[in-house]
Amino acid sequence: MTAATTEPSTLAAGRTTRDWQAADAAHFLHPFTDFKSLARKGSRIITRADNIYLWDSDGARILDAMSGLWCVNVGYGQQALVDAATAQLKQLPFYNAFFQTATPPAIELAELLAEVTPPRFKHVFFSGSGSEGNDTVVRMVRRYWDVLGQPGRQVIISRHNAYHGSTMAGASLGGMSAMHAQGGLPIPGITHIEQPFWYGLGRPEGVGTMDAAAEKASRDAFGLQAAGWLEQRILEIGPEKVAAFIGEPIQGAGGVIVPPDTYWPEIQRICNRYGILLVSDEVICGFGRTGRWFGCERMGFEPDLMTFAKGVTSGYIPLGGVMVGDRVADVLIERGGDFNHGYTYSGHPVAAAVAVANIRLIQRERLVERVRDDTGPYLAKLYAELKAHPLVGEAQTCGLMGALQLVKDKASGTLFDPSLEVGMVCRGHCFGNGLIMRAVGDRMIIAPPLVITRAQIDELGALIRRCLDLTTADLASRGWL
Ligand code: PXG
Repeated sequence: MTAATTEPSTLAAGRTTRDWQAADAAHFLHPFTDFKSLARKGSRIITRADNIYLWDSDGARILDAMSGLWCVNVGYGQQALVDAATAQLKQLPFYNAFFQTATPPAIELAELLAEVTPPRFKHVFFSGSGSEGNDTVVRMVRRYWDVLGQPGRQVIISRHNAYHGSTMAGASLGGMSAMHAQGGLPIPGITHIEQPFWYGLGRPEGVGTMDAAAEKASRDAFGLQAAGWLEQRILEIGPEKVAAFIGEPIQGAGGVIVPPDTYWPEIQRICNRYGILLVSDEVICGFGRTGRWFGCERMGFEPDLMTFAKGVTSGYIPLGGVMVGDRVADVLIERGGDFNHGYTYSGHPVAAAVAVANIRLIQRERLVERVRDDTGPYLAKLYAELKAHPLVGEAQTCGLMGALQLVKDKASGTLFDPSLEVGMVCRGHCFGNGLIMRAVGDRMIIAPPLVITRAQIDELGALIRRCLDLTTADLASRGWL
């Protein structure tokens, strides 16, 4: 069968929304989903996209403020990426990088990644996804200490409410308790400290709003305290047993938690003090999301390794990997011998060709600079206004990521009973009004494509306001306010 038409409201192969939902329910087990309840409800079928908009199988247009799943940085419908994939599929759809071979696109991408990352990153190890990239991180940091004759350094410290993927190692590094509760995780040698979440953990009790200077002082003090938890844990374990610390510059799936300015520089100081490797998980923050090429550059720290995925190809095709800084690369290359690790699709030529086209497009369109100087500050201004909404306790942005913390009482900062799932109520109104904004608990989060314009940010702002108002009315009618 061939695709019948490109009309948004008509489906390929002539199937109706109901047909797709029935087949989906019968055969497709979706990630992170209650299979039975989705089968009853029916999936929303997305059939087409362009720029920052999606269309569903009923022809409804949706503003995709999540860039797919934090990945479509250059927006949908970029012909340069399509052309790169098509040409490479014709030229050489696959060859591996295992047996002393390489393909031109993978080499070109490695070279280009060395150009756009900070200068100490000259080498890359490719994977197929962010989760696999973090599996590579675990193997690599432990191997590094083995080669240096310190095999006792095995422990990797991460954080509660971190997300590092869904493989055994990725989910173990992550700090999601619901994930650890299934399948005997975390694997040995991984431990978690508390997250740098000021509104939830650092704010003075019962105080919902503070003047700007007092809030800044409180945040900065909390940032040092939260980083201090790393030092405490290192000393509890014994520095000679600790291999690495891993963190997302800004926690994404955890709810766009922008740490205080003091946090990362202090984390860096502590890692340096004990000689511990510092790993930045850039799967969400990388490739322009924060208004710098990488989130660590925005947050002011210098990691030894960086995991990436998502934005490297703008999600047009799967690809991930680990940027390996000189400190680790020198040891593994000069003294390491065989590194017994890799994936069939490490350096996949089609994925690499798309990544090269994607990075060249980001450079050509100056998207990182646009986020830093124009759309990022413009979104920050919108969020400063949204903070005045009665339902919003905290409004944070960094580059083109944003979070709104919904609260029951703004003055005291009282949160809703989590069992009410107020975030899901708000998400329902967003869906119903043509906006994809995600709920993480009662934090409403966005990460729109980096091509979004000021006019489109105005459109986004109007949609968010409407959905917050609808949510407020809905909650009031349920007696929850
Ligand atoms: N690290 C980070 C920081 C991520 O955000 C991964 C690793 C794993 O990447 P892969 O490609 O293996 O999925 C991610 C992925 C959500 C959500 O609900 C976030 C991700 C994936 C799925 C859902 O926000 N991030």
